[in-house]
Amino acid sequence: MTVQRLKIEGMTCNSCANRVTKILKEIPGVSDAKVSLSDGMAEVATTGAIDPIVLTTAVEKKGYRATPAA
Ligand SMILES: [Cu+2]
Repeated sequence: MTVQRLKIEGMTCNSCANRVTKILKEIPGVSDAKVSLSDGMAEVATTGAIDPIVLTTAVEKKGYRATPAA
């Protein structure tokens, strides 16, 4: 299992955070996702190696900004 961190911009309330969590969890290969509204960060657990672009693109399609974070 691998964990990737993403910076998420554009979330303004808990339903945004829940939406982003759902978007990430629906991506094939993602086993878990935790999104923090206050930090503007997401932690994504994957079963194998997933290109971060796959994660950020899925989030951006729904109107949020996502960038890989260290
Ligand atoms: Cu919201």
